[in-house]
Amino acid sequence: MASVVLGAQWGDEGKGKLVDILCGSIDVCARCQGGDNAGHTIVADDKTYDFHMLPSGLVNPSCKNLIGSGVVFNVDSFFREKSKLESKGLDCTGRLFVSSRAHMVFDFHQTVDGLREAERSSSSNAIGTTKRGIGPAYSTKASRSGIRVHHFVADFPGAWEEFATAFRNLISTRQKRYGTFEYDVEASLARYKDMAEKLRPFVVDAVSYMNQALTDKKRILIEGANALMLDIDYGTYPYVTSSSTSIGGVCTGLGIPPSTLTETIGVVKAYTTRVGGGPFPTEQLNSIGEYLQNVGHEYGVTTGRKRRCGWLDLVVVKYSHMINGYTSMNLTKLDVLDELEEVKVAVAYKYKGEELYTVPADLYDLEHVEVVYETLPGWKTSIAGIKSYEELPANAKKYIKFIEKYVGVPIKWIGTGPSRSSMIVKD
Ligand code: 2SA
Ligand code: GDP
Ligand code: MG
Repeated sequence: MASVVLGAQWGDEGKGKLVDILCGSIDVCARCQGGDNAGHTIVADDKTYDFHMLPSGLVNPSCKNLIGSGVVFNVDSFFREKSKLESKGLDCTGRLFVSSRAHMVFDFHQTVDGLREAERSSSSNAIGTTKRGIGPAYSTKASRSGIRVHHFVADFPGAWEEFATAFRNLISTRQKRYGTFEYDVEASLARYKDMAEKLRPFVVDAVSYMNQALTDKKRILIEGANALMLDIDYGTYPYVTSSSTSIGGVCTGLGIPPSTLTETIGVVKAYTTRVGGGPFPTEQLNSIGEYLQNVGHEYGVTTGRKRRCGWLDLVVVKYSHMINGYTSMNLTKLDVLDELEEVKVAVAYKYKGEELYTVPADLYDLEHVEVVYETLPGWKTSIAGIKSYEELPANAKKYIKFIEKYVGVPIKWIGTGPSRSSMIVKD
């Protein structure tokens, strides 16, 4: 049986922290989608870890970690991040695996990501990608010209030449489309050949791996990356990432039946942030936005970009619940609101004289909605260090109850600070 942790907004809700906490009693932590565009921060035992390519379960020494088939896999990031973790004293030996079916992201995918963004910028509609090659890698996957991990590490006679031919073809077709960008194919192939040798011991048949874990009644946690509003189908398309960040991506990305998922936890930040372009109805381009940005330290973990900030949008959270079906929620970063006199929450949108309670598909509509807010009183006191729900200030409890009632899902965890210990577990 497996539990799932998913982002309910535009990402950076604090999924990594919850995954790390839960992994204390988990056997297998698995990533199902996305790539090294993810940025999950964990603060544990006075050390800070940033995860991009690797699953966040690695901080717990007894937890095994799988990069699933739906992930786009960057081998450079894999080894870089692994070394970084090892330099912080975390041993990954025998507990880190990658699916043979995952698609590879190569350095030229990143170049193409930059070129696509430059094209979009010239017509003022840049997505603001992380430039990690995520879109181009999922594009080659969907157009059936992608290269998978098993192609990369194959060792049958002539396998490397077969891989090299596919690799050269990919570059030449990209160069036909984007112009002959500078790229030393042979030098890259030589470099990748060494990496393929190093990677081989980490590669598994993830379908069998997961199936065996389920049969053996292992405790499994699936770590979502990015978030629902960045989903390729249900997010604010085209200002989205290129994977299924919703519950659907969990099953396709890991090759496991939906009936094995027993719990889906939605991670909800107490306000809203977004990195990159696209509509954001509750964005506060004023002192409130600055306050949230500064107090919440809202900077991208992968790119260092400033995150856009605004009030909590419950229309968005409810919409994400309609799709993902949360069984419980983790409200994070509640402490960031500590100093505010009052806190606003979006409860509906008004558009063309009607009230909307869901996110419209057309971005023109979403950009032109008027947000209906409910104003709640602030608590004006620090909640840092509070260990139980009962001890929280009355107005903080009011805020929590308001969210639970609106979404119709209980809040089981409440984040009161970045560290592992700053989490209230509500019964
Ligand atoms: P991409 O690179 O093709 O996936 O970008 C497409 C959109 O998805 C957004 N995106 C993200 N949004 C929030 N956090 C992400 N991870 C990093 C973090 C981001 C960073 O944890 O801070 O460091 O900037 C993430 N990854 C992708 C992206 O902003 C585009 O809007
Ligand atoms: P993720 O992508 O969802 O894992 O989130 P990120 O790691 O990108 O961003 C969340 C940031 O908020 C990280 O710097 C966390 O250390 C921090 N954080 C997580 N939970 C809390 C919390 O409850 N309070 C505060 N103040 N910071 C938190
Ligand atoms: Mg993040």
